[in-house]
Amino acid sequence: MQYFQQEIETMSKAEKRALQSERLVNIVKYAYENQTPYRAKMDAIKLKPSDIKSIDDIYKLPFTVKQDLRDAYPFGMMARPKSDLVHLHASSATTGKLTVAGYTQKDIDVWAECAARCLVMAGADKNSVVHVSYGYGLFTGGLGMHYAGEKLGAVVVPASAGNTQKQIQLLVDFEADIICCTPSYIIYLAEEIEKMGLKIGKDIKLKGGVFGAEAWSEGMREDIEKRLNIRACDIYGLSEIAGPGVACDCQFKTGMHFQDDHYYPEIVDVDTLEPLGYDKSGELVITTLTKEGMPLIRYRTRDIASLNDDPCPCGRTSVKLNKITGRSDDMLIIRGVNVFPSQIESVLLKNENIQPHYHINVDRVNNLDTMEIVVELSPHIALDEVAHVEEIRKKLSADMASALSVSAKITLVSPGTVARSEGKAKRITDNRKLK
Ligand code: DLL
Repeated sequence: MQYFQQEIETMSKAEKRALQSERLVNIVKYAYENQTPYRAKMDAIKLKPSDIKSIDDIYKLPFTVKQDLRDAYPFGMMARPKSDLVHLHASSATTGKLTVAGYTQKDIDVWAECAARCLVMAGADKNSVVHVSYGYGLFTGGLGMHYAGEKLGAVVVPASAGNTQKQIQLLVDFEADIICCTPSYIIYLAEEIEKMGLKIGKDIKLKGGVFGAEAWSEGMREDIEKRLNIRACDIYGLSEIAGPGVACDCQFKTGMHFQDDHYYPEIVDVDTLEPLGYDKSGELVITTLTKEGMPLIRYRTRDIASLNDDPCPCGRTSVKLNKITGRSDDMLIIRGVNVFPSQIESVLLKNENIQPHYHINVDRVNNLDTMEIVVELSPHIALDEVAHVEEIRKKLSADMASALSVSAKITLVSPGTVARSEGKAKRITDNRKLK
């Protein structure tokens, strides 16, 4: 069995628990001393860092939510001055304001180590050619897997997202054996590879891949593994905690091994927030045990999943995260990009030619996510003023693409067409079937 850090990955449960306890005690003290929002939260419930004596006390600590990060935008949550940070990453938040995460060099090293463990789980070693098709930028996918490949000593191909024909050319010419991208993109790549008549094993030498940033099913996994003859591993992460590599499947697919020496997972009941045991579905909550730049304590991810502690034949002893089955908020993930309906609404509200009565249709066509925004024209514009309506549509389309970082089809309809609701508006129809 190959490991990146065998001693840690196969450490006994008792040793792990002791390590987690020591780290939790330290991080709570550190957060209290260096992060004003945590000091305020703990003071409010009269909790002192010295009340946290082991990992068993984690339940005493207050939760952190996305709103806390938004309130602290951009640097209020950082535990270190800007001069100590080496990276900023960010993802969308409900109002269009980004949630920002700051990393010190040590944070980047830990992240790279955790993500390198994942590459090894997918079958990589230092002789590998790792092709990274996640986007590079504020999104953590590209750079996270890039650092992981470097940490492993592999050759990294920073292909980034898009330009499929070129990606395939690079896969063939550089003989990549490992690929990192979203599950929907690997299916699209597989289809293009088939269309081009390339031979799996001869022209395309992939052996494995880490696929994440969006939910996917066991059915999709089987399809990917069969089409490309590879090991397809699910990889989980979020920019607030540490991008890709927080958890990942090994070849036995018993659940994603959570890197619980650095990130401590809990599952809580969505309504009562009471901790739930293994194999029970609820909201995933994560505490960073070692982060310096922006530690997060009991961060509510809004992802719905369960944990399992069954032994894994690979010998890794970490707790495992079962597939993410949904979210407890209204965030949509379109081709790997996080989109909140409120971001769409704020673009619509800025345009006087339309009314903010809208409906979002999400689907998956040829394995790629599609999004249509159906929106009503203002009463002073008639649908048969074709040229004018087309001009409005084009402008809206461009504004939307720039605000969301993902394209959407805009369909303009007459006033009164979009169904009104008496209670909570149901604005989204998500037809993607996790087959
Ligand atoms: O998506 C980080 C990442 C990049 C993970 C590449 C894996 C691979 P964010 O943009 O902050 O970060 O989005 C985080 O994406 O809370 C989940 O809802 C969703 N997500 C991430 N990985 C998975 C997965 C990156 N394997 C949000 N399965 C998370 C299901 C996932 N959902």
